[in-house]
Amino acid sequence: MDLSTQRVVDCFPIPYSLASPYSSLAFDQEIRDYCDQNVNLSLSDPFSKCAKVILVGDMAVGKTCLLNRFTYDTFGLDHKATIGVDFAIIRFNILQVPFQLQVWDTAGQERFQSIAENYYRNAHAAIICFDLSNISTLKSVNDWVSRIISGNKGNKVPLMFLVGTKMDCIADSVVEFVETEALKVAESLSAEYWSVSSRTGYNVENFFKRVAALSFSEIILTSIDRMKEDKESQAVQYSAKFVNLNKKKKFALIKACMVNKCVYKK
Ligand SMILES: Nc1nc2c(ncn2[C@@H]2O[C@H](COP(=O)(O)OP(=O)(O)O)[C@@H](O)[C@H]2O)c(=O)[nH]1
Ligand SMILES: [Mg+2]
Repeated sequence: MDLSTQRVVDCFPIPYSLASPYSSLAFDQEIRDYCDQNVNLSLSDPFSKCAKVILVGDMAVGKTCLLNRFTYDTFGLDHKATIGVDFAIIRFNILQVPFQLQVWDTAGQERFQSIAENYYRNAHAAIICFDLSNISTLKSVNDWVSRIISGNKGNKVPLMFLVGTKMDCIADSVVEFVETEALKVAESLSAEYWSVSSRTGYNVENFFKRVAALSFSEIILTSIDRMKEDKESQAVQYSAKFVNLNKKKKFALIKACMVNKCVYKK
């Protein structure tokens, strides 16, 4: 895969299941208008946008393989715990505007559930992985979500994605049962659910494009809101200045009248 190329997203990627809490099926008109005005933006531009995405889940559920499949289009069967905090920068072109996902992978600390607070802080999206072929890993998902929420206290709760990995490892006869259980958990956590396989590549590209499109939409809408707030506060400042100016003018007029009166009296 040519890493210099950006992944192009021109229309809103659809969710894996319609039970998603993120219901929009198209980019908002406000976002389209914003993008039309920013088509010439480059990634080095301070106004270009980047989202922090964190990967969590029990040891060996397939987090690193998922990231490697998407970033390098490779897959290895040997399990080596990730060494050092690793992250990948993935470039997108969404509605012709450059955008980056900065995906953080754990460094094997998940074995001891000792991930540092700054791993979670300011995440725009969280990918919580469990292994479809080892249903006990689905039980840990609630604890991972609690850590994400407490690591982001005072900030907006990140977009949440529950991902069942190793889809190639389970028999067709159990897929429905496992996915029904996973969808229940996802619903209780207000997360969007996906089944993927890093070995075959099943759904990996679609999934990350969906994460990118939803993160992008949130970030752009926040920017638009901020611009509106700035404009409103500027308008308030102008009108306050105008009132002051009018007050000063009135005062000057009264003063002038009084001076005039004095002159006539004389
Ligand atoms: N068959 C299969 N094995 C997988 C898949 N994803 C990961 N694995 C295997 O699961 C093990 C753990 O994967 P890894 O990504 O290192 O897990 P992490 O600890 O969550 O980062 C490795 O032996 C991988 O080869 C998959 O989609 N299919
Ligand atoms: Mg790993």
